[in-house]
Amino acid sequence: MTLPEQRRILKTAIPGPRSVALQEQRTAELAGGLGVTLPVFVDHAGGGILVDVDGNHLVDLASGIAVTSVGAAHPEVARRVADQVERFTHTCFLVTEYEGFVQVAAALNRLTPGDHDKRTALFTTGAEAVENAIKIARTYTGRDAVVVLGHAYHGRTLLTMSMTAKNVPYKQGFGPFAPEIHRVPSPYPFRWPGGPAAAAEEALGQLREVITTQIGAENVAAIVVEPIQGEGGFIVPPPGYLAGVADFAREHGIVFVADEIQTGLARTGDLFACEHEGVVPDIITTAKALAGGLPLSAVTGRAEIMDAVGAGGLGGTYAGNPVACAAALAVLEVIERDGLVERARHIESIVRPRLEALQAEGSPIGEVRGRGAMLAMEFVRPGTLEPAPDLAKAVSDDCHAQGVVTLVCGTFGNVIRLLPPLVIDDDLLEDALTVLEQAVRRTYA
Ligand code: PLZ
Repeated sequence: MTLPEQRRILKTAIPGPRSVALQEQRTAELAGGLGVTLPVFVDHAGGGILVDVDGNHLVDLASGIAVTSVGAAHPEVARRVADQVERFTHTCFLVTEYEGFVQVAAALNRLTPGDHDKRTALFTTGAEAVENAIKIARTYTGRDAVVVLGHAYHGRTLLTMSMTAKNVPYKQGFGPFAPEIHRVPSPYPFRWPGGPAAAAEEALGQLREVITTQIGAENVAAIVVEPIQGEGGFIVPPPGYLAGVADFAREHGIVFVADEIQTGLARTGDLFACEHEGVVPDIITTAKALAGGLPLSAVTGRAEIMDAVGAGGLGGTYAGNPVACAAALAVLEVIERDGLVERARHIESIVRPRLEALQAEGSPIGEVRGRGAMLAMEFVRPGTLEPAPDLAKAVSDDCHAQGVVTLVCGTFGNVIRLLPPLVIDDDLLEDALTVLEQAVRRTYA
């Protein structure tokens, strides 16, 4: 299939009549707990465009939450997937093996930070990767406790939901939660009481104190950190924080796990977000962008840690499915061949100045932050830190009505995040930013 025309085209109101009809059916058939950002049904997609069932061309600033970095129908991914589907769809890697699994593992061992000896295990979802990272760290250390940050998001399964910080909608009513999860403050520079310059040192002090006085460092299996907090609001830790956590972990025999499920694989303008700070995690979890939309996740780490679990201790029927592996091999090739790390930096060079100019106009944007093609703006009541989720929602709704797919995130629901496919055309991106600027101006001008 050829790429849809890379231009925003509105043929109907958004959502259009066919989407509205399908939405009625959805409401009648689906569990109410499944939410939706924009009730539009997609017919086909590619590059920076989603074409809906009414023929509207929407600009994609979401990538299905940082998944379709190479676009939602990259020809190389489509070709390799089609070829694999014709050869075989499944064997269960625990029953009989196939080469794609080993090749994806080898690629991740090569591409992840650090030149130490590494091993990889593949799974299906991001949450599963995080769960397995914990299983591995617990076995390796013989310890139980897991330390996570405020504003963290690690998934929706029992263990990862327990590790996730935000109550509504992720946890409310779903307890009791998994034990031995301990939370330390996130060094959220914009909201740090002592100011952004003090955030790294003070947050590290609190982490050390909580771990030493409340848990006991000798009881901690893993510290799990998103190198940029995603769902929590695109919170970039202050310089030195990640390295400080890694040092503390090393000093105490704690496994330092970087959850790069949202940040990884070129999104932030480096292959992994940890690299911006030269930090080498013991274990790194990836998913999302790894297989261009097919469900695949991975745990990659130091060989001696990864090999702690005995044969049979890790797995899953669909873990490292061959079709998903074929997609991942295409994605990893495209990232390297088409220079998507540089593309992410180029996207930042277009988006950041426009968002910063918008902030400087006196708009209700308290902060513009992020890295690469993972940028966001936090909305507040002007001159205060009081979150303004109503403004974020109004701006996002306005963008949706104009055919630009934006996402809201953040513990306070007041952050608009931009996650365009890394292959988006410059003109299309500029057009979407103009829509976004107009939407922000409508909230205050
Ligand atoms: N770790 C850092 O961002 C998934 C959540 C969408 P799964 N983020 C999108 C939703 O509301 O369910 C995520 C993440 C980080 C883990 C996960 C979990 O990945 O593939 O959704 O399980």
